[in-house]
Amino acid sequence: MVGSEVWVEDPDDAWVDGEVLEINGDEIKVKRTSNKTIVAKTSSAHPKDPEFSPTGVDDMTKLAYLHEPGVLQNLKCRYDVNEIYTYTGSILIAVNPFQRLPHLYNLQVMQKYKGVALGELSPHPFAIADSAYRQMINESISQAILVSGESGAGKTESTKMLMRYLAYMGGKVDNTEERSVEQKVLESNPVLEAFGNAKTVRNNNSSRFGKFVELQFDHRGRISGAAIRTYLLERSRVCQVSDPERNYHCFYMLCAAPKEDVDKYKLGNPKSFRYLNQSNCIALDAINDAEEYVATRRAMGVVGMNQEEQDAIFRVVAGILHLGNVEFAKGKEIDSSQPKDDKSRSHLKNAAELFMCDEKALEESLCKRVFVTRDETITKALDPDAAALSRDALAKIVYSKLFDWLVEKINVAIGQDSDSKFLIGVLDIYGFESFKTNSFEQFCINLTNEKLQQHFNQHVFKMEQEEYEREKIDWSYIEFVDNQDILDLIEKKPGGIIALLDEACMFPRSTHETFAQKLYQTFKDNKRFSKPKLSRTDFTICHYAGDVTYQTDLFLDKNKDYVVPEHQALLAASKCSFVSSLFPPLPEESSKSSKFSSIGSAFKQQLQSLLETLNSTEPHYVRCVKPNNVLKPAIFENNNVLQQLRCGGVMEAIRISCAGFPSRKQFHEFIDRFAILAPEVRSKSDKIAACKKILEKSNLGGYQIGKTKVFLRAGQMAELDGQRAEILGRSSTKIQRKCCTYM
Ligand code: AOV
Ligand code: MG
Repeated sequence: MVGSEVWVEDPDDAWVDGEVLEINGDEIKVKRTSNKTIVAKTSSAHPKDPEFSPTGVDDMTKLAYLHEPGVLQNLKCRYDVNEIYTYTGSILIAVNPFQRLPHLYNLQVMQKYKGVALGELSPHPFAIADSAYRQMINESISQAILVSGESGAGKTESTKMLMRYLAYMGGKVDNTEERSVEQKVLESNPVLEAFGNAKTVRNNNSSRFGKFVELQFDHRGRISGAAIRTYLLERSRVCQVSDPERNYHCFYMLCAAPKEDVDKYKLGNPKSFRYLNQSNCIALDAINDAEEYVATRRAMGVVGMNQEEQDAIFRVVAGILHLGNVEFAKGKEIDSSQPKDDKSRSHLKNAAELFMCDEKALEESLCKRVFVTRDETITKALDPDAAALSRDALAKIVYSKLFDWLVEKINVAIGQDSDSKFLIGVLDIYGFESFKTNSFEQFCINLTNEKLQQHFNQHVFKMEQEEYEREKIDWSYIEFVDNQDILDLIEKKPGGIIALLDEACMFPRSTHETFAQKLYQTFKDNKRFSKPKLSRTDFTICHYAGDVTYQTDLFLDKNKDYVVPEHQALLAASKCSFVSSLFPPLPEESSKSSKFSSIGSAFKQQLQSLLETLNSTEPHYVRCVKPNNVLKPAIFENNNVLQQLRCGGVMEAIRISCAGFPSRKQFHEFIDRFAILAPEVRSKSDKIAACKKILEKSNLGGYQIGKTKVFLRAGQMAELDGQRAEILGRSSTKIQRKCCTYM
């Protein structure tokens, strides 16, 4: 209507508002507040809420008009006043403030949220954690909190907040010397971050692994144990860092350690190590590596690592740095190699000393390969390039074993409670990734996101629909995208991409070219798969969150979880029991060099078991949003945020929760609570009639009565509660009337 306020689409800002000047068929002319007029498609225009409060609403389902621009405007104006949290029903949306807001997270705030129903106080991760904790106690069901969002969106920070709150609720009040389980759980964070986080272009403290922390509780609701599971640490970073990123934090911390430690490990300026100086970024703003070193060692102590173990761990870290500085030149024989010069020799010597292994054996394991055929053993020299690859492979395998050891050690120190009645799991895992070039890591990360998206879909959508069906209520189905077809494409056995990749890895003659050809042949008619026109070896998957093109070049290599037998033998013989324990003897058959174990398949299995755990819990969701790519406060980029809300399924969830019936109550519960609105129903034995009467008298419409429950539209519960409170003579709660326009 001419004169009304509307939102129209805009290429730069996603949505802009203004007053309608003219409507000409499918075109609409709109005057912006800046007096500029723009013309847009009528079909894309949405009404703007004339009574929208400048500070927004704390739950999207309370919006008068629930459409994309409304959702975006609400998040933005809340963000402008540092209200970074907003609900969508029971989902928490967290927009990264990129500034410390300590008043939001102190002890008083935790106390305030304790035992208070979700939605009564302002949206907060503590409220989500409290709701999970109370459901666990009251209903004896295990819970899970799934935190998702793209890199730098705030997953890890939110996860730490959730864990702190759960530790506060489930902590023991004893004053014994022994560190409590919850203290150890909390202190595991800085240890894992030191060894598993790094600065990337997207986040100065990016987690390069996924994490599921399972807190176990006893029958009194006290934390009695915990298990940390980690997923797919990025190994390539150990020897390959692109500017302006950094390697794992622990390397820089160690170089900044007190002098006696630096001397002990023969370290010095981080710029002198190739694994660090490939990037120009060495120091980080606002991070003091020397202080972090001290803090990390303290935390390692809390999680049960003694001085001797800590010393061995840092010796290995230093050994890796020295190893990285060993360069190779041509050796005396054809196609052989040897350390390039005295400098390389001295680093090799240092590495051998730090790993406590034989120097000569270390050199041989880098420069030679032993091949076992049926009748003889052949030693073959490696050329300088191959020796350098061998060196990097050694660095990567040692680091990844070290990381696994840390996780295992922490789990042992915290202790598992096998009698635990229920658990609360908190999942902090990489979000959907789509870069200019995408490799095997992105492939695995995006598989994770497809699985979690399906879980989310199933929970939010399927459960909802199934309940409506069970209750035989009139419900026009809302379509939602099921991504089972993408999961089949990737992980079906046999015939999925992972299965084909494993096959390729087992054939000695396969290359990424033959692998790509096989994919093109197999999936030529698959709607979710395509071959980019100008490429010979790339493939594109049409993911739920958009198309991603993967470069197959390193897929085969990266899928092989393979320890070079020479490296295995070398380190297994280390005089340092810590180092040798990282390389226990392999079972006979798997030590044969032809045998490979697949990282892709192992990861798929890990995900499967994670999903099984999640399926046995009541899930809660925190969706983190990164408001800008410059990592600065007070900048809110509409298009960027919108894309994330779409990828995370937030838009779909809002749509369903608004279109459906977010509040429901069993007949007897409903009558108990609201009979006061129609006292005559107390004498009625017909429950359905009683519920109908109450609803009639309350003047509501649009609700549904199922077989066992009353289903209310968004906002109606609040209205009924308000009427009840009025009659009870209490001050009436604020009633939020709402109407929904479907997106
Ligand atoms: P991520 O876990 O989602 O990224 P983080 O949790 O590491 O992201 O957050 C990135 C940075 O944003 C942090 O280092 C903080 O500086 C800032 N930040 C996030 N949340 C808050 C908050 N609630 N209050 C203050 N600052 C915050 V990655 O691990 O890269 O996917 O792999
Ligand atoms: Mg993180």
